[in-house]
Amino acid sequence: MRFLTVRLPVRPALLWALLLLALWQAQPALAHILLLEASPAPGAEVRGTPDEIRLNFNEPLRPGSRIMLYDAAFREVQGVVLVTEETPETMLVARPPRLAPGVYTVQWIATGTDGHPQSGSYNFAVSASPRWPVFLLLFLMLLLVAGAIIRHHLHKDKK
Ligand SMILES: [Cu+2]
Repeated sequence: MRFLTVRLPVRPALLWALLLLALWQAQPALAHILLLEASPAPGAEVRGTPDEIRLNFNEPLRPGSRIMLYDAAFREVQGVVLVTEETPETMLVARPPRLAPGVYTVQWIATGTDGHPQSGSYNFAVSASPRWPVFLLLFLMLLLVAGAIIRHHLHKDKK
């Protein structure tokens, strides 16, 4: 009569490795700072210069965190001003100068509570600003001219 020998399919060392891996994966949020959302959004096309570049992170930022902007030729755009007044502590906000239509790269460097500076980048595009104010102006001028002509004719009829 033969006994059935039950053997563990997995060796203990492998079990330990899996357990350690599981523990490592389950480690709480001692992780680096994370970018949660951005405006303009990555890949967005904005009409005209955006008022602000706003980056929202998952934790408060430390001083030294900043935003840099590069044009399509990767030249740094000068005159990008970091807005610190009334900015939530998890946000990086910068005001760009007037931007010509084109593709821009936002690069950020952010230090969170663990003190490790992280960085990242993304693109957005600026298209020509809307033309409707010009059309509105032309339309108003047309109205004025039409009004003047009508008034002129009414005046003539009365004579
Ligand atoms: Cu870190």
